[in-house]
Amino acid sequence: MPAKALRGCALFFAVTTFTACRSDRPQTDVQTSDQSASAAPAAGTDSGSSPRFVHVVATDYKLQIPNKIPAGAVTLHLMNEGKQLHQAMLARLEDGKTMADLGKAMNTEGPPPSWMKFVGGPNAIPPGGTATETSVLTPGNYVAFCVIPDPDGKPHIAKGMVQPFEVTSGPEGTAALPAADDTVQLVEYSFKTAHPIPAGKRTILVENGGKQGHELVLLKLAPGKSAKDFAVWATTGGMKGPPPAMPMGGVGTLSQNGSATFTADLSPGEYAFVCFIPDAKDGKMHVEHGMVTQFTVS
Ligand SMILES: [Cu+2]
Repeated sequence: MPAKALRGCALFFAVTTFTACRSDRPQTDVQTSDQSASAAPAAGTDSGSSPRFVHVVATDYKLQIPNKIPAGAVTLHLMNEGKQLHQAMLARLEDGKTMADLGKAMNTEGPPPSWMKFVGGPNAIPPGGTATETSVLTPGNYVAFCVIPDPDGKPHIAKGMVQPFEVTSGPEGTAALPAADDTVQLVEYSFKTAHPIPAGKRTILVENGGKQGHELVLLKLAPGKSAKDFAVWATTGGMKGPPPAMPMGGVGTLSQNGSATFTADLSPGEYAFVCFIPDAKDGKMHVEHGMVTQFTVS
């Protein structure tokens, strides 16, 4: 497969029209009467010791997320009610930056701005799918967004799939990620695991020990297919025919030293971890730099 075949999908910050993200765009179409996350800890656990639970709904092409979430560990449960693959990546806009600044930044090619700190979020799931991910959020301005390309090649963020929200200080919740069964380290350009991941419901800690931002997409591979087959299908292949793999969530882009957990219910089979983030130096997706690991769950 020629390397350039995948380059066209490195659209993360190469989007030339990003009007959907202007701050004057009305946001009311996705608001409901209760848009604040519950301050109560998740039911059935010690008060204050478990992450807050927040529902996020993806449709074609909107993300619904509460517009205020109290700081601390937050478990995001993403439900895909659309007809396309979706994710809900999270980024903190630092230095007082807003959606308007993000819109301007998106009109320029190149790596994401330094004031954009990527803190994970539930990664790609198919229509009807769900994904669960936990990040620790500090107070500030955030966006949730989806950069998965549509069959027409445009990333969903360019179709309006970006939603601002605020992380507020207090009431105090836990600031600890859930205990994990396994740990995966992200580096340039690989996924490092200490031991094989067994079947069952697993909570996996993902840590970015690299210098660049990285994501973890969990794929369950169809028989005889590879993660690269999926990459081609999702990009230059225009998503035609049966997908060579089923995305099962994971963790959206983490900036350097970032960490988050996700849960996955793994039945025996062939899986892959893969990172599709464009490289800071050459713009090629990290999968093209070898950032893909295939493994067997038994
Ligand atoms: Cu990467």
